[in-house]
Amino acid sequence: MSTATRERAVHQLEFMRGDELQIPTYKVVKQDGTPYKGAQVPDLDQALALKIYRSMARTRVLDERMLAAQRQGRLSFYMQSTGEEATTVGFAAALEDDDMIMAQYREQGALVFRGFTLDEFMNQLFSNEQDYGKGRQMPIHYGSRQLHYMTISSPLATQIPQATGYAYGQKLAGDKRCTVTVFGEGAASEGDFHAALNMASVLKVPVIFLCRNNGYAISTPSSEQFAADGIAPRALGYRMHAIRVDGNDVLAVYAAMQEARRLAVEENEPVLIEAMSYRLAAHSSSDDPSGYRSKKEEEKWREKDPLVRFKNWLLKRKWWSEEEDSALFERERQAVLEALKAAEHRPAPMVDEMITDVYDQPTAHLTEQLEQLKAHIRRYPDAYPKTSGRIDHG
Ligand SMILES: Cc1ncc(C[n+]2csc(CCOP(=O)(O)OP(=O)(O)O)c2C)c(N)n1
Ligand SMILES: [Mg+2]
Repeated sequence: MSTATRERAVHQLEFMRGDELQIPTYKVVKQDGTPYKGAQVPDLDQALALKIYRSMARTRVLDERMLAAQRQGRLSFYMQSTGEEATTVGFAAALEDDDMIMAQYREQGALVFRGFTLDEFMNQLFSNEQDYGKGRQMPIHYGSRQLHYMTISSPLATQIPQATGYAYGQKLAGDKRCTVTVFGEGAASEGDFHAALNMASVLKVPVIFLCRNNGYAISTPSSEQFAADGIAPRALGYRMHAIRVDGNDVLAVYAAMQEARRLAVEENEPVLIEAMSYRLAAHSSSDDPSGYRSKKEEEKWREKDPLVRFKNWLLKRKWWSEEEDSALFERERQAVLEALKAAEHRPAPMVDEMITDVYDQPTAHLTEQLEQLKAHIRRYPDAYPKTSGRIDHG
């Protein structure tokens, strides 16, 4: 019986711990926008480069405005992706539009790149009647069937084995598409991560695992999460291609994802990419990082702003100017505010929608509970304004 191992006999007692493994970090351009010596800048035209930059800018502005809206009490919850825009936009830019994305919750940049509109963001955030999830999820749980973006789910790492399974389906269908699943280094501590990698490697599945190593899982620094050299070496244990990239260098992320996609789709080789970055904002609107990390540490990373780095590259190429930059940010602020104002005044979904879409026919106990709820709302109409308990009073 085969053990699927390759034997090499030795006669000295020696254990291995992987210390000799030191995975390098792939970088293309420096913070000032000049390419590193010997680095090959990926071949992308001005239109794509500007689409990437505008998507990063929109993501930055959306995050700033929506946290402010949360602080004003207009929104219950929000999660910013500040500092990680090069990773979340750069990977999406290297994909085909109908490759599947199964993300964690901090990847709004990919949705922006794919064309999820500000209205679509706002409808989800405000749980109004135009929200695709019909108001049944917390803010930031976006999803879009049209944009091949699986709806976010809160329990960590569930999307990782789902991505392997989905990509296996793509392989069986022969449709030359791949699935990219994105997750934090914290989520990589879940068993689901390991099951997904092993299955992908054994079945040779066109899936790309993109780990955003942003230094923290809420308040736990990565130094307290794992003893090894990050997440990338784990792929080697499953005999899978792996690369570590500078997650603040959008050109490095783009180039790595482009090659990963080729390996996945052309050769059915799954790939793990570890993108090194830093979560500049709080974990969520409910978190305050001042209790577990220093301002000095944050400042150090603020100097590595991925937007500035890419802008510097664009400026050097004369594909962009400071004037265009100021105008872009001003336009984005206006557009976000307008979309916000429109969405917060749209009516809530009807209460009846609460039990649709799960079963073909709602079960008897769900129907009974819904009737009880509606009777309760009719009895106390003042406690349920139009914005929450919308029922047909007829
Ligand atoms: C199974 C599970 N355990 C715990 C949580 C609570 N939780 C939400 S986010 C988070 C940290 C995740 O960190 P990481 O994967 O590094 O992503 P990041 O927030 O840094 O982007 C935790 C522990 C959860 N949502 N699901
Ligand atoms: Mg993290």
